[in-house]
Amino acid sequence: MTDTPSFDERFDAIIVGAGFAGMYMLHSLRARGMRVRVIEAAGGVGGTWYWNRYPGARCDVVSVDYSFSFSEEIQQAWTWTEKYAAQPEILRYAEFVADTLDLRRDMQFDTRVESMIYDDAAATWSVTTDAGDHYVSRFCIMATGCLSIPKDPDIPGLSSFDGPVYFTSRWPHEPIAFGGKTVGLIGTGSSGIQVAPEIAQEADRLFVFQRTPSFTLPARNTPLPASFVEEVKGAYSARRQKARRHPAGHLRPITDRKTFSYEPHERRSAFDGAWESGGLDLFGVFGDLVVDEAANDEVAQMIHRKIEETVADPTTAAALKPTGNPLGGRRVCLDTDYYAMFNRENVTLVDVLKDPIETVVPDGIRTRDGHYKIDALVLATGFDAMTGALLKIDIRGRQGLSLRDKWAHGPVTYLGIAVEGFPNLFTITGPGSPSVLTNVIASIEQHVEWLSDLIDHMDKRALKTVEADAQAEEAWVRHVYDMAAPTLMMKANSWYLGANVPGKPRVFMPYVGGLNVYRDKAQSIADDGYRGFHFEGNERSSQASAKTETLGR
Ligand code: N01
Repeated sequence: MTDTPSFDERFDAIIVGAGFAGMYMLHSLRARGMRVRVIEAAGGVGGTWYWNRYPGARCDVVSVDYSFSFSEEIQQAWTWTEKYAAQPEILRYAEFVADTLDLRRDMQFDTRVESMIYDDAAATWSVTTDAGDHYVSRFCIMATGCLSIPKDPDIPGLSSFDGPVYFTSRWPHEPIAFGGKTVGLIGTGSSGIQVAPEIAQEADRLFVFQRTPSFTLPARNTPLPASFVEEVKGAYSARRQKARRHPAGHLRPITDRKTFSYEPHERRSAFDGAWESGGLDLFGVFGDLVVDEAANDEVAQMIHRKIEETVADPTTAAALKPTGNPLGGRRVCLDTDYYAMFNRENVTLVDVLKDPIETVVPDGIRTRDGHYKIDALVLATGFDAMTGALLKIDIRGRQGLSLRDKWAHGPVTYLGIAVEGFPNLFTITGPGSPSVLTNVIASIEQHVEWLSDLIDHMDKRALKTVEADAQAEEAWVRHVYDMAAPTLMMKANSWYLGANVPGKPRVFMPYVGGLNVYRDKAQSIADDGYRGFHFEGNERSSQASAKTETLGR
């Protein structure tokens, strides 16, 4: 960690966030001779994997693909041990990358950016932090993550609870002893579904308070055989090339085959096969699940059947069956023994759709019909996704235009990377880009490399600022909507649509067209001289300007 300077400093670029996006962006800009500072609220690198350290936290993209491809040295030196890596291993990987590339010397931890104000005359950004820093930078790059700001859980009486309250998204660093305790868990999305079986093994009793049942598929995680890892490493670059051309940015199975092109018995056996092989293989068998309602419904029914077969108590099984939201409309979860967990004597599902939570009380949770005494409360209540971290900062662009005002009716961006009125400010995996619908590390790499090329383009031509054009931005927002509109994803109450946060504008935020399609579009825009962006000139290159104007260090 670098010392916090007591004087103003100038940088070529300030990057907000030291997760995978901030790490690679720093490395890439530093390689260009730029003076860069990363500002990070956490005490270390890793972003989401720093914070979400709850037991059971595990990635749903296979480990050998959920990793940086830009460095042959790193991908050869690091060895993944499980098909789906658990949080501690991913965090160790992030730390390994930071060590290997010596990233920490340009990172300032335990510091939150509070405001970023554009100075029209100087064409620079003024950045202030909660540590009292005031920095000036030519570029600001928001590597703030799509799922980094916990949603306000909005549960009455929460502060009256006498016991400890743990958020999965802000899990303590020291182990929590649940032995002998009665635990209440609120939230049954990906995080709740992963943490519940772990708590159930340790606690005396676990009450799972479920409002909306999620679709979850068995992950079927396994240790990776050394021979497999060797094989991957032997042909890593070819594997990465394939991933780059894949809509999801990793080699998960996909297909064009339509559900009803199978005979009924074939559909069932194909489904059973995908269920047994685990992970997201289902989407590699039925290619039309997010567009064909009848296909979606049929596969949803097959999942319902699996729930009935697994969960012994019929009332619990019925409550666990997702209805109302199409399969894939909300993020599909991957689990380890989630449904089977409900056969344990110490686990009870509380269906709060039928029996709503009225209030948290000092000794537990009171629902309309019951009173559940608990010793500890775990909240897996989700995030203010995709826009939360950006709007938490007071960002003001040209002529004081506030990002909060500009996005009052939902986020508008060009390519999910730039916003009209906010020159030289970029959003890595921002709303309007494929981001959360892909292997996010692949999306991060594409954005970092595209942005680095843009900065090279500017420096070669002595261009001072770049800004998205209003028409290009408007056309992109329309395109993002047009791609999502025919899908069933528009019919679900999901965080993709902002539906989980009361009052949040209902706008479908990620780009559903696929990372490969998006990559080609972004490249053609670059090849066209950055069509849809405009530049303003400068006498000097960015590197030269910051080097001569640096005040401190
Ligand atoms: O959050 P969520 P998450 N009273 O928003 C419930 C990624 N991720 O942290 O739907 C009662 O999905 C809420 O109920 P409802 C992944 O992209 C990935 O689990 O609003 N319940 C819901 O059940 C994922 O999609 C991995 O009715 C309340 C839950 O809380 C994203 O992160 C692992 C409530 C929130 O579910 C977010 O997942 C973990 C209230 N007042 C996360 N407020 C992997 O890679 C909220 N809820 C595998």
